[in-house]
Amino acid sequence: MKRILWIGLLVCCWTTSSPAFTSCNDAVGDFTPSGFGYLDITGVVVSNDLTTLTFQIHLAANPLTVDWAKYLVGLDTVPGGNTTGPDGWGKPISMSEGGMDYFIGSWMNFGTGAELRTWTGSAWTLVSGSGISVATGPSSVVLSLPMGTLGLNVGDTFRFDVYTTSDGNAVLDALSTSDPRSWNNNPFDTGSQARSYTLVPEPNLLGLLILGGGLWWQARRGRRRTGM
Ligand SMILES: [Ca+2]
Repeated sequence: MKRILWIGLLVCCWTTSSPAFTSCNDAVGDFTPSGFGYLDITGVVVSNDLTTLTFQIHLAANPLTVDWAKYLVGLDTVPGGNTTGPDGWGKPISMSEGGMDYFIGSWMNFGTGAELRTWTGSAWTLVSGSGISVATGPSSVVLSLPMGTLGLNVGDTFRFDVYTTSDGNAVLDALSTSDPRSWNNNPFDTGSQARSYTLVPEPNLLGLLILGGGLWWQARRGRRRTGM
C-alpha cells in the first residue's frame, strides 16, 4: 500500500510540474470601439499532445457574430525569418526579433477556414496539405495543426504572437500588447514581446506509463512472495 501511495504521489508530481499547456492573458477592452468583442483577445492557451499543436484564442465575444473577423498567428520557430513584414497575407505585421517563419491565417466566412504559410527567405508561400484545422466556440477560435508541419518536435521551443484583424486593417488586437487600439492599417511589430512555448511530452500518457509500470512491479513482487 505504501508503495502504491508513492507511485500515486510521483504521478501527481509529474502531471503538476509538467503542464502540457501554457496560458497567456491579454487585457479586455484594448480594442477600444464598443460592440466588437470578437476582435478583442482575452487570452490564448497553447497546448500539445504527441503530434498536434493547438492554439485556443479566447475572445470577448462570439467570433461568428459577424463573418469577417480574421485571426492570425505569427510563429518564430528557427533563427532567421521575416523580420520586417509584411505577414503571409501582405499586412504590415512583423516579428523584428527572431523573425516570423510561419504564418497562420484563419477566417470566419465561407464556413470558416485556415491556412499555413512559410517564409522562404524572400517570399511567403502556402503550405499545401498542412493539416491545419479551425473550430469555433461561443467565445473562442481553436487552431490545430501537426507540429511536424512546422518542423517542430517535443522539446523544441518557439515564439509566437496572435493577432485579430479584418479586411483593410492591420492589427486590431495582439496578444503581445495591451496598448489600446482602434481601426487602423498601421505597421505592427511584435518586437521583444512575443510569447514562447515549449512542446512537452503528453503528461497524462507518461503518468499512465509510470503508474502502469509501478503496478506491474507491485504485482511481480506479489507473485514472488506467493511463489507463483
Ligand atoms: Ca485584448
